[in-house]
Amino acid sequence: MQRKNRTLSSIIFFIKEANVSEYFKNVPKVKYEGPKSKNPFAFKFYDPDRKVAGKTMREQLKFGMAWWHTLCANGQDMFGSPTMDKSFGNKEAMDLAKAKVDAGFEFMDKLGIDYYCFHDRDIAPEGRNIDESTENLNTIVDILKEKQKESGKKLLWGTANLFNNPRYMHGAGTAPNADAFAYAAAQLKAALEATKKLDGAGYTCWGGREGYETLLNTDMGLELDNMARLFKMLIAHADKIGFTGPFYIEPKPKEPTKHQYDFDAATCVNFLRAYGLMDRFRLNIETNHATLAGHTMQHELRVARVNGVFGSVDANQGDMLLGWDTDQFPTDVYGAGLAMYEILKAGGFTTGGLNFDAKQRRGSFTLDDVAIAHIAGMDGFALGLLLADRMIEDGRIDKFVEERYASWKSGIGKSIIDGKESLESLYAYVQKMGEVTTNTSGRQEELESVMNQCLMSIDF
Ligand code: XLS
Ligand code: NI
Ligand code: NI
Repeated sequence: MQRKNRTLSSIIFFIKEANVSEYFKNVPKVKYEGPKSKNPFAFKFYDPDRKVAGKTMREQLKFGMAWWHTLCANGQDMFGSPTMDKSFGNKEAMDLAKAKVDAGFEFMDKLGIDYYCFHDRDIAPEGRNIDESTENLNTIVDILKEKQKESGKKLLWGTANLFNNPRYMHGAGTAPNADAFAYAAAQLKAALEATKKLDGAGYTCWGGREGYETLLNTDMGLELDNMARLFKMLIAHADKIGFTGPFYIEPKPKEPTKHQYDFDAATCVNFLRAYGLMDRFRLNIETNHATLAGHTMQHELRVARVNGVFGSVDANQGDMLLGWDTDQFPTDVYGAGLAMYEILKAGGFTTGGLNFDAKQRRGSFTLDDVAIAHIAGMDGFALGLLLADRMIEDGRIDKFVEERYASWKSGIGKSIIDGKESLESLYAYVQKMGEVTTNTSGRQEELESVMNQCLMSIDF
């Protein structure tokens, strides 16, 4: 009897094992081996359990995998066909969607990535009508839910793809055609419910085609009002189904439209304030979008921070010489350092994290490259975190800034801040003072050098 049982359980085990295919076959469980390691499948700087600024690196960095790039992007560009095979052995759309779930969770497990993000249409194919699309989505959401339970992986945020289908050719929330708006609302309902079912920590609204190609055919005022109307419906539905996580707007200045309404962080903050949406929305800042807008990532994060809407990050980088969203993996240590500096100053991530909205180059076409690219990005941000922590610990930068503004702590500065002064009183003050003799050096070069020194004195 006992023998029989054992045979039966080993057969069941065998069947179970045989059902689970391994997709990233050459990728082992990636471990920290330190800066001297030459193993492409090892972390050189990301040491998940190392404590930095009071938390482990894993807790500070909260890496996320972007379903659309990691599991869907196939290297296709405007001039050429796919170079990467992301079929995971399947042809039929729903089978492929299911295989991607296995591939995605295998990948996160091997890389030690705790979070993921998706668009509704990345995880499940669009059907022939809204109900069929929602049904496809829900089928995959149920499988994801199980996988999350088994693995402990979490959904950082969900979103709806409101830009790919031709119905959204003129926009979704800002479409000139009310039917397209209605369709977007229907799709949003299902995507928000999917996010809620998966306990998503947040929900992102990237303005896919919310913008214009020419003002000659555009009613900008109505389009912006409508965008806010859609967001208010989103909040109302969140309240109804009990989704409490923040919504994120993700600024981007252009692409696909010539002018995106969510141009940059400041434009988004203005929109949120104008329409009374500040309390439910924060920003999801993406490095490549910042640089497309002519800003640094640090600038965008600073704008979000000082306005109290810092939320999450799409971690990637652009190419200095290219004017579009190349979504490269973030290997620039300076950029990551200044981003992490702002993030630490904002108190670190709460609901947000570092979502790798990034893809390997078209020529890096193997599944091994997918892993190697993530390792490079994780190491890049680990160095960034270590650099930011050194800069804060070192204290010279903070001290310098504090001293630079010391005149606001007492005397006339304090009096202005306390609201005691007017143009008239300051006129009188200047009559007495004569010329300004209190300017001091901004010391930019010295501070840049302090940053280099911090970088070169990280201990491993
Ligand atoms: C595109 C955006 C997009 C959002 C999610 O440029 O970065 O990928 O992050 O819709
Ligand atoms: Ni993004
Ligand atoms: Ni982007």
